[in-house]
Amino acid sequence: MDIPSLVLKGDNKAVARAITLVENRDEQAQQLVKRLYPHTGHAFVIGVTGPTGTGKSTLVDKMIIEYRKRGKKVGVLAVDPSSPFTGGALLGDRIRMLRHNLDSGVFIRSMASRGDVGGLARATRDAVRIFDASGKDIIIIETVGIGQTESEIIRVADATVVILMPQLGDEIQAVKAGIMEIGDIFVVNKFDLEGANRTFYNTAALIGPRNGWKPPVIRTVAKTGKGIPELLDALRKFREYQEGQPNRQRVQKEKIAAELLGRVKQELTETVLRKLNQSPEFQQLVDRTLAKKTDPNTAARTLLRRLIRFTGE
Ligand SMILES: Nc1nc2c(ncn2[C@@H]2O[C@H](COP(=O)(O)OP(=O)(O)OP(=O)(O)O)[C@@H](O)[C@H]2O)c(=O)[nH]1
Ligand SMILES: [Mg+2]
Repeated sequence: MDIPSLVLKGDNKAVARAITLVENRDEQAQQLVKRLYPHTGHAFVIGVTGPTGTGKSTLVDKMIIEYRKRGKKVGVLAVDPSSPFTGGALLGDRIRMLRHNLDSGVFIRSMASRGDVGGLARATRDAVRIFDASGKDIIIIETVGIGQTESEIIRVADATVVILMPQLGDEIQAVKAGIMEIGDIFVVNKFDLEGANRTFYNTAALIGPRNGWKPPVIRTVAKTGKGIPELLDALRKFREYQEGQPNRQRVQKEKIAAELLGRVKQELTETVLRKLNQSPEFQQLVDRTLAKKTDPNTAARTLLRRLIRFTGE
């Protein structure tokens, strides 16, 4: 049986191979996603993000256990834009995976950047679709941090959970970094630590309703699993809210439109820059700029003019 057929049967080994293909941008990957795409749309995709060390991995682990109790199949993608490509699971994830080793209803996989962050967001989308087609009910995307790339990756999710903790220093930092805008649900984890109540009230005070949804703040102790059922309940409520929105169709259309434009932009930039980089004209302009016969700005504009002519404008 070929990889797509095995993925559709829920074979985790095939899922792993399929994700490697999209990660490597293998020729087969495009055909694979094409085959699987009609079988997607069933899963609920949850993004989990937040500053380093707030307990995301611990929490996701407990979420898996709770979802399994509720009879859901779970796929986890641990995406780390800052770490180099490893060609498979990171050590930590291998250890985590061992805990769920005998359970075919769980699959954990890490993805790392090869210095190509736009590509990482795209690979994340494809990996989500592979999980979805393989019959996972819940897909969790776990990312570190709150930068530009992370928010691009988190946009793939249907719901975003932001994990904070007491003693983070200054919650205002989180506000500045734009983290408060992306959360549909907030978690103050490590509620066993001192200052937890303060963080809870400060966080709640910063969140306002958006389109009739007031993001809740859930208190958890990921180490013990306290608060995890409440988190899953909040996620279910959010899903129901989202599915009941009258503009749902339009939102989904906008998401697809953004994805298509993003993909075209990426391909276009890559193709054009690669060709440009190989062209003698480009090398000449580099030399001329180096020799101060022209300046970088003029040189860039010269190239751009040629490109526009090249694409027929
Ligand atoms: N006291 C306390 N410690 C916790 C809790 N949850 C997690 N931790 C600890 O916090 C540390 C960081 O936990 P991780 O789950 O690795 O945090 P993370 O957010 O995934 O970290 P990065 O992936 O590095 O950003 C570990 O030592 C955990 O054992 C909690 O509820 N209470
Ligand atoms: Mg982690």
